[in-house]
Amino acid sequence: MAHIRFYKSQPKPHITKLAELGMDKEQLEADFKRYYGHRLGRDENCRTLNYAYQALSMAISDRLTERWKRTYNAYKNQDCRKAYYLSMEFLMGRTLSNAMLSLGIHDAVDEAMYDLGLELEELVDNEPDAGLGNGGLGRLAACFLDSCATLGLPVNGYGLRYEYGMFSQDIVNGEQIEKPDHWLRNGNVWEIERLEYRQRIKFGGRTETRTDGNGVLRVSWVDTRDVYAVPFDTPIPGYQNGTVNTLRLWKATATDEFDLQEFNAGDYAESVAEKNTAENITMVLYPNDANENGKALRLRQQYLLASASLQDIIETWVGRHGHDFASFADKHCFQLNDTHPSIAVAELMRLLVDIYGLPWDKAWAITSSTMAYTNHTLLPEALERWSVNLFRQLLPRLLEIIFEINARFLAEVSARWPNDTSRLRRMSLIEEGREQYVRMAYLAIAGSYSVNGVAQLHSELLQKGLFRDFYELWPHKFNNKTNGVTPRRWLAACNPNLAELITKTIGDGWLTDLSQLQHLKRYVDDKAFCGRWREIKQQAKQNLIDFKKQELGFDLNVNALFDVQVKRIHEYKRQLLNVLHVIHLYDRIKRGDTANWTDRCVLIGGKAAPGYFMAKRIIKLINNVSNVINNDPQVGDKLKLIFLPNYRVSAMEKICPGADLSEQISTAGKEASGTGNMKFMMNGALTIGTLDGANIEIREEAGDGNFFLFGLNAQEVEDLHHHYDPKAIIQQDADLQRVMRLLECGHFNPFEFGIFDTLIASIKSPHDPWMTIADFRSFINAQKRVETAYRDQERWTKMSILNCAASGKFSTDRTIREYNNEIWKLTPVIVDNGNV
Ligand code: KVW
Repeated sequence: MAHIRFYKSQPKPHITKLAELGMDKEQLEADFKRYYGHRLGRDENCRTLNYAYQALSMAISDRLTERWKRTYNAYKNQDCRKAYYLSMEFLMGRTLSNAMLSLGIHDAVDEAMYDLGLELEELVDNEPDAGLGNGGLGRLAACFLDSCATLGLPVNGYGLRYEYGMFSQDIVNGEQIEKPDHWLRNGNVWEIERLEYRQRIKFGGRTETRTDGNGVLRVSWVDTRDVYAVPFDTPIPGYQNGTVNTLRLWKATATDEFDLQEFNAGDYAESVAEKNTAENITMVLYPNDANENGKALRLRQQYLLASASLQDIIETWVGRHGHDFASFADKHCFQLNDTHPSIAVAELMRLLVDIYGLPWDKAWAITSSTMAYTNHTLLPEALERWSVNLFRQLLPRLLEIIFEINARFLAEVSARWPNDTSRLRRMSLIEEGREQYVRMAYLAIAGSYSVNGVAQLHSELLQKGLFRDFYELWPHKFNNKTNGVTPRRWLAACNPNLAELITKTIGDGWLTDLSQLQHLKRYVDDKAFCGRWREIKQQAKQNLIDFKKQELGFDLNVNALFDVQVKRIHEYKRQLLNVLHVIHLYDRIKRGDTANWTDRCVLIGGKAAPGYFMAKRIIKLINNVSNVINNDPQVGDKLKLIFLPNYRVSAMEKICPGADLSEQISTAGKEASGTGNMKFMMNGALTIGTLDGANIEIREEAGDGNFFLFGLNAQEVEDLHHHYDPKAIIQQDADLQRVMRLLECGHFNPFEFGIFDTLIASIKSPHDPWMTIADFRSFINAQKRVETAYRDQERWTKMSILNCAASGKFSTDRTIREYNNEIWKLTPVIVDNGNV
């Protein structure tokens, strides 16, 4: 790429020196008008909100850019150690309101828009979600970036710029219909394309070995079909601290060779189709959350992310230090978000050995002291394995490197445990059998200096179960980092009324030190404070009702208990258990058992992986049950069941302030952490939950009197598998019998014979891994305790306040501090905050 030339030879071009942009209402308004009128060419006759949203976003983006450059220069000048968060998913959601909050200009912008006759909230709601993730794992990456920037840590994110994000969910006749999410349709104001930093990525071909002048074996990877990865950068602002970090997302494009081939062969159509093969790589996010998927395109995506990111980093290094990698490991750290980017272990070896000529041992020392791996699940079906044959076709050189890593690794194992062949077979990075597979989690562990789980229980189970052999070999690598969520988005921005009350009561220190929420405990007996707390919760519930009113066609009762379960639809998360409870309540109403009744509105939302039959059928069941209940005049306001379509980040921002009860009811030992549970707690919802994932720590913090516990624990689930007999349990429980009878007689599917048979069979099977029936009675009893508590509104409000007050631990600021103190070891960098 050609560089700019200046007519006078100057050390630095002066065209980049800019005056500071004003942060006051007048300046913002002027910039808005200029963008709206000049850049976008609109006037008062323009009828769509979109251009107003864009003009405002451009004005705000400019202010971020100033801080972004200052941050970049501060990192460069200090030559500091940096961490890189490598993730296939960054579920960013919307950017505008977060940007305003970070810059501290929300009120100024609000006033400026008001002057112009615009409603800021409408502009904010116009922004499409950046839905580049499935669920918790992708949103965690986004919350992490927010906390890193807020803590002034030099951490950048690397990911993929999918053209199509998480599909949008329609419900037609009770069933999920997926619609592609072309989120870039109206452009993306927040990103900057950096063509000058594109990288070349190899695929296919073969390897050649020769001996160099010094008698050393050299391997080259030749006859490859290359693509380019082009980076798009998004600013990640810290909270009012002048730091703006970078999220760099790669887009795949064709190389020029495609044009050449087309020219020479004269086969235009074929050649353009080839071009598509290249651009397809980053076309779409795989919509599978915690389900294995062995598709070649997914492996291409993973390699493109790893290779482009590492080449990018090494290019910067070589630009400054030449081929001297002696202190590379002191300055870099790569956090692998699950095994998805773990091919980076082999890719860094390839770059160091093949391209920069380092001896294997030196390269391995660098790799295994810069990589750190986070595991997010114990579910065997979610553990990535790639067929060796597929690997050989697509990435032949990387397969060779993995075999070499494995040979040396197995030598280490057999030195430690001589003659233990079954251990060697268990631990090998290659799974043997009719077909060979690469075990990506083992590659990640072997290549990393840190391996962490995402909640206390999960980390313990990893050490005792899934990674037991590795824990025996390298106990020092293993650690826990309990997840969190960013309190800026998940309290300050999404619940401004509650945030204001908190700030009025204890000051605004909680925004960057969430443990300060504990000072709220002093106010649980303050009548005025409790009254205001309750008012705000009621208002949030009303907002949620108003938001849903149009699509529902009816109002919900604001005094009903709002009982919410929103998350991906998966059998282990047990939306079915929730439905069994709803059917039980319905049954009680129908038989007149309604003494001391608590009105309840059950809200369930979430997407099913398009190929996950059972999950889709669960959605259908929820909608069918909902239809029967909501249209039964005898039920009325006592009970409602609502399916919330197209659950996503921006929906959760409206849902969590209005929730009374948070459903966290997974089979114990299956949910690694959960993070929705933390968002609800922060917004004053109470949790009904099992001893699973971070629920355990939530209960510890809130106190067991402020948490509705039920169900088997992980050990009991494990033990029960040998003699689980759901049919016997049903027989001994009259309520459960009635619920099963309603389901089995087709009460909820009178014109759709048999459609729920597989669901019914799955929970009645002695092999049901999720043990829904086992926890039914205990769940019903816990729900009764919920009702009793809710009927005493004063008691409930106190419990709500105590939950919020105890949620400090679940800020990603705490999580990231732990990552930094124990894994990354970065020094915070103070950036001049300009005129904020
Ligand atoms: C493939 C996942 C997308 C594609 C997980 S486990 C595996 C995946 C796999 C996602 N996601 C979730 O990670 C969250 C963040 O740590 C946890 O809170 C949650 O329990 C876990 O299921």
